[in-house]
Amino acid sequence: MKKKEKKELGLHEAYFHDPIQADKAIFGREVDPVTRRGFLKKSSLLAMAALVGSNIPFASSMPGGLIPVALADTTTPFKIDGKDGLIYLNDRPVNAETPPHLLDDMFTPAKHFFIRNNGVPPEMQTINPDTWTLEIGGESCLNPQSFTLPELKKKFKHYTYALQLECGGNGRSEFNPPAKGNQWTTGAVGCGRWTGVRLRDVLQACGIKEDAVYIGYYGKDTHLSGDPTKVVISRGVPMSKALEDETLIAWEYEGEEIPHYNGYPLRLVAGGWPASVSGKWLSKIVIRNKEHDGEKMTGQSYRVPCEPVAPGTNVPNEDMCIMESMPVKSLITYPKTGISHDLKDVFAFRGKAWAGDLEVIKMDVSIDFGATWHEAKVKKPLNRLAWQEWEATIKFPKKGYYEVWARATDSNGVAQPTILPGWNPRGYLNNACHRIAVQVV
Ligand SMILES: Nc1nc2c(c(=O)[nH]1)N[C@H]1C(S)=C(S)[C@@H](COP(=O)(O)O)O[C@H]1N2
Ligand SMILES: [Mo]
Repeated sequence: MKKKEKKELGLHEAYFHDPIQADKAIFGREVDPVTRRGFLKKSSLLAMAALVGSNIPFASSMPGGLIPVALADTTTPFKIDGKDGLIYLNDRPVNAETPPHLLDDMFTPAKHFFIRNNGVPPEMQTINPDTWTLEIGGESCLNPQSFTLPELKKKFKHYTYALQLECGGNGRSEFNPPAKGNQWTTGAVGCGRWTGVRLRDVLQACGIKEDAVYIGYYGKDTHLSGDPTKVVISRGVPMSKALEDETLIAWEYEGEEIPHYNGYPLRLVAGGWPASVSGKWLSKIVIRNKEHDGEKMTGQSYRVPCEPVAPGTNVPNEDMCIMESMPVKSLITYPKTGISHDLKDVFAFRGKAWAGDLEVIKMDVSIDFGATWHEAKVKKPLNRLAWQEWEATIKFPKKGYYEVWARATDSNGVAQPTILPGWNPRGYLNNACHRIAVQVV
């Protein structure tokens, strides 16, 4: 017993002066230092263990960037009301992803919908849905106007669409050299039924000038620095996307108010595009006569090299292009990775697939590392921009360790890559095939 303790300490000690190695050993991957809180950045888990006064046996399940309760200001464990089963990457700002097996429902329940915050959400007590106001303006708006949320609900027709939202950085953790930012694995994605009014109807009611090319949003969250003059994020889409039937100003998700951290009481939802264009805590929309130049629209944010580059390349801003429709992708949502399966039984598995603005027309699965593929069944989406359910069955030829892979193909005939796609400085658009491990016994 004593010997074992000594050994563990030895391991930690070995990594004491190398936090990156420590992270690799402890979290199974590199954890981006900028996404982590103060002392975690500079010290290792050993230092943290020393601070809390003992070893941390479950250190491997501890999310990067999470402050141990023993050291936090509060004595209540870090948890977000209404959320369940998410894996927290950070607590300031809050970023949390959904493990694949919790995306097995046809539509993602609100409690499992991922959270990607760039700043601090407006406090719940300060939000009054009866007086919440959305302002429409911008140089290409003919008659700038404001609507309270009840007015929006009264004046415009309501629509409900299942819309898939995926963070542009989903899958970032796999890039090498690593990219800064949240180290999302596979879970910065979700799809559910959003209810609201069409952005198009509201913009048309305010008049769209002929020179309009883009829209931009503003939300009520505040900058991490506390500086009230700093905008957290203000992104947008070209008019063509803004005017689509499915682009909504939404107040409801899966039949309930939108969860606080997902944008309550009002958000923009533009399915199929990087979810960063779907502004939360929505307070203003501007119609622009040029590409919107708000916070995180310019520089390297949500942009990838216009032409492919070698991993690690330093790409100048002028060679970076704005990401639009997200690439084709899929997940195996049942069963959970790491299960054991009886050789004599048929192996039934399933998941979700999506393809940005396009539809998934084919789904293939492999149990031999992609050497051969078998076609799976894909269902039609509930509506455009909703993800699709797929299912497959397979018989394993003999006992042993298998990886089950899934690959979606979009309506342009483009399939997911089986290995990591084009490296880019910020680690966006990783749509490599999802894999699960199965032990056949
Ligand atoms: N106001 C505001 N809107 C925002 C963000 C934000 O930080 N503030 N994050 C964006 C990003 S980067 C993503 S991926 C999605 C995440 O939406 P979710 O938190 O509901 O999953 O919201 C987008 N809209
Ligand atoms: Mo994002």
